[in-house]
Amino acid sequence: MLNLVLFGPPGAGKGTQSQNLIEKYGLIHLSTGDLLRTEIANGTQLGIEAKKLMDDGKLVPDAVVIGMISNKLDANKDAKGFIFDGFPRTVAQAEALDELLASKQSEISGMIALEVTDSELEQRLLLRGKSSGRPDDANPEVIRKRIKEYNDKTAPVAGFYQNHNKYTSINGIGSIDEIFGSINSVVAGY
Ligand code: B4P
Repeated sequence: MLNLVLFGPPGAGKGTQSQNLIEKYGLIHLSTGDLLRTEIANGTQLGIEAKKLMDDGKLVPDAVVIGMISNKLDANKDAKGFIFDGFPRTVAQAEALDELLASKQSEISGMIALEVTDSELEQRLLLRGKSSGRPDDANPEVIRKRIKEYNDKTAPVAGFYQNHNKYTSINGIGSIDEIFGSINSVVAGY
């Protein structure tokens, strides 16, 4: 099974590159951001609570996202593998993911981290905010909060995978095709 974690700060291109990976490798895409936005669109209690946090650039509680991922793994028992996009975002989520996969006799193949400067992230998200309708993309203050939340809570997840010799970082600035080429070179080594 090929199980990839795509990692990087908000706007690094995780969602964009996931689309390329789905086509090439036939993996199931699990984006916690997309799953949360679906809950919001459906007006569920989970969505109402998540929206307040997301609109303020904060992370949603670990138990909520771990539960969503667990359900999706159970619902896709015959998958060739998964792309985890935007998950895990805390060390507690990384530990929970290892346990969930181990209970299915599986494991993470590797984490690929997209390196992008803060100024580029801000530009990309503001540009997307003009058309996406995402409240968390429209406001420079919220974008800076998301980047701070990433540095405080999510960046340590890289160390978790480094300790397990499952971490590779690549340059996330360049054309989408160039970056996809770098990702493919890493995946070829798994
Ligand atoms: P996410 O939905 O995961 O979104 P993201 O980090 O903003 O974006 P991503 O890196 O996927 O960027 P994309 O490819 O779209 O998270 C949103 C919120 O949900 C979080 O803030 C949090 O509140 C909550 N959440 C999600 N998961 C959670 C978890 N596990 N735990 C707790 N809370 C969670 O690219 C961005 C833009 O850049 C696009 O417009 C794209 O076209 C452009 N772009 C991409 N590649 C480019 C390139 N090479 N050059 C130029 N532009 C590029």
